[in-house]
Amino acid sequence: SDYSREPPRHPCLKINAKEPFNAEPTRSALISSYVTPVDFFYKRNHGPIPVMDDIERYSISLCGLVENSQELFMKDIWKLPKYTVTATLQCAGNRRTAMSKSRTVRGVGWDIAAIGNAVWGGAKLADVLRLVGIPYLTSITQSGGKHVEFVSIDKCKEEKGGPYKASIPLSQATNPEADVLLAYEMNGEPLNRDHGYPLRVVVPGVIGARSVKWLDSINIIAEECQGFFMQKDYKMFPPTVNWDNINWSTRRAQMDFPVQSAICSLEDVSVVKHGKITIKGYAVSGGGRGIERVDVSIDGGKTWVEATRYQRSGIPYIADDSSSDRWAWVFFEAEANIPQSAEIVAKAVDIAANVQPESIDSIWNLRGILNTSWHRVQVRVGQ
Ligand code: MTE
Ligand code: MO
Repeated sequence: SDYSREPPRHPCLKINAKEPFNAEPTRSALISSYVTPVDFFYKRNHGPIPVMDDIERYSISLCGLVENSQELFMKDIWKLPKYTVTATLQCAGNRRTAMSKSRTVRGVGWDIAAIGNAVWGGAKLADVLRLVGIPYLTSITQSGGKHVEFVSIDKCKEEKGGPYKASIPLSQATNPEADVLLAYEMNGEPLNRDHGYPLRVVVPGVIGARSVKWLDSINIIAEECQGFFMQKDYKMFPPTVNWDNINWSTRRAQMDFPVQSAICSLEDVSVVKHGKITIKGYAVSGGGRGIERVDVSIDGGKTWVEATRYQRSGIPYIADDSSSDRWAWVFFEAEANIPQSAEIVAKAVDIAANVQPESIDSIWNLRGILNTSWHRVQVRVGQ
């Protein structure tokens, strides 16, 4: 593989793997703004970043189980109504490093910042599919198409040098309310190379792995995508499954992510000054489920106080309110007087009353995905 034409990256990113490039911002950079600046947005790749310099000639093909296959150029995509959707993208491997400390897992290590919130601009996939004759809210086409497969331009070793790919159900793809985008903008700027230039998929509320970057084609297919990342990765296994007894076909390809939160204003171990400290972080749930509550504890989870929640600062967040961003994280904040030393914990509850699990061991899995256990940090008062 050829890593000689990688784009420039911000020097503040913490690099978890160089080739393919995998990096995340620091905790404090992550919560410095509700909309994550592109430079600080985590970068998760499985191969070299494709070089795409002739945008005039760039096109995606739409084919498979459809009446009229079509080649779509950027000008065709730009012509469709443009939507901006504020959506949080989270890698299923977020917080993997902590899980691997409980028991070894396989995969790139991540702290708590394999997540970011961006304003994505582009066409709705539902509108693109309508162009090829698939109406809104279709779950099966006349020719039996039930899934929408996204195939990329990049090449990765897991696919034996083939492209990265994934699929989502047709019913979700054709539902305008699901807000699945073919995005060409991120935070008001054209996508940059790291994030999928010129065109990527954004599937709100779903693990990042399904938001395929550098889109090359869209296929309407009868069965779920058979690619590596759908069938042999990004599946949640019980703690008993190991690399000797794993049977990939027994589990579903992970789609929605579960309720998650993490404290970003403190490191794993911090020394703080005597007095009040501010405990601040993010909370988010998958499937468009809003955050009902975030609880914070300074005694390791014995007693709790409720944190305040907001998205754009100054406006209290209310889940399900028309003024809140449905697919986006919320920031939480609480103040506390810390005794000599303390274990600070956060846990979020979503609107379906799903709660983060207390322990890592109860959700440990060999690939180290979906670590949503209570986030704990240690503080000690010093001068
Ligand atoms: N798309 C392609 N073509 N190649 C990839 O390696 N990685 C996926 C997804 N889409 C990937 C991809 C994963 S696992 C995640 S978490 C997100 O992209 C990361 O998106 P980002 O780098 O824009 O943050
Ligand atoms: Mo990911």
